Amino acid sequence: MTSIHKILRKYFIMGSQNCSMPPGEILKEAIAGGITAFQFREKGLGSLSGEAKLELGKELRNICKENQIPFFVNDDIELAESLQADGIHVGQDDLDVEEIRLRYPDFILGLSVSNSAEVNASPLHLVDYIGAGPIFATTTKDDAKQAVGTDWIASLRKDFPELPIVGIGGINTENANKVIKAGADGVAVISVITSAKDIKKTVKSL
Ligand code: 3NM
Repeated sequence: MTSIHKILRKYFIMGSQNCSMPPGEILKEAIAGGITAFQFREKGLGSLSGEAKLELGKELRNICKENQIPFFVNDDIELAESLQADGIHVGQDDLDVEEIRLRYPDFILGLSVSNSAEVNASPLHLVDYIGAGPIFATTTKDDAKQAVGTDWIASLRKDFPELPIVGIGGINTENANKVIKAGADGVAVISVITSAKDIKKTVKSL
């Protein structure tokens, strides 16, 4: 197993819009519980922009650095660059994968895919992993596409035996194992952690 497969195992995603307590505290608890990567995704209703986004990004980046947790930025290449992120994650309608790969060869690059048409149209040879989902129904992302189920993970794994895959969308402590059993390298989650009463315990049981 290469290190990217390991990084994807418990991939925590968060922005201030997902948090009802200070984001830095949530991240520290999640790290104590055993997350293997973090993505700063400041997006959607109530999210920060400009200087406030940058400041929060710096704080979360530092927490990850102190704890040797790989730090990703969602869909903001300037921010990823100024925070010296380990990687960037983009969606289908976001930044151009080919351009990012050309300009930032060292970033770990992740791409979201939600169906086979998107997979077929994507330059998979240029990305380091794909985020496949939503696997289950989710209310966290306003514009999430139709839930694809774990069968789709199984078919992706069959078609792309070596491709690092992280499942996303509606994943919780009850269903995470199904996603892994279907062939994903890991699970990417937001609300199961940000809304957990006991974050550490929740991450452990994922
Ligand atoms: N991307 P939760 S679903 C950020 O399908 C995101 O690409 C998705 O949040 C996709 O773990 C999603 O709370 C939200 O369901 C995941």
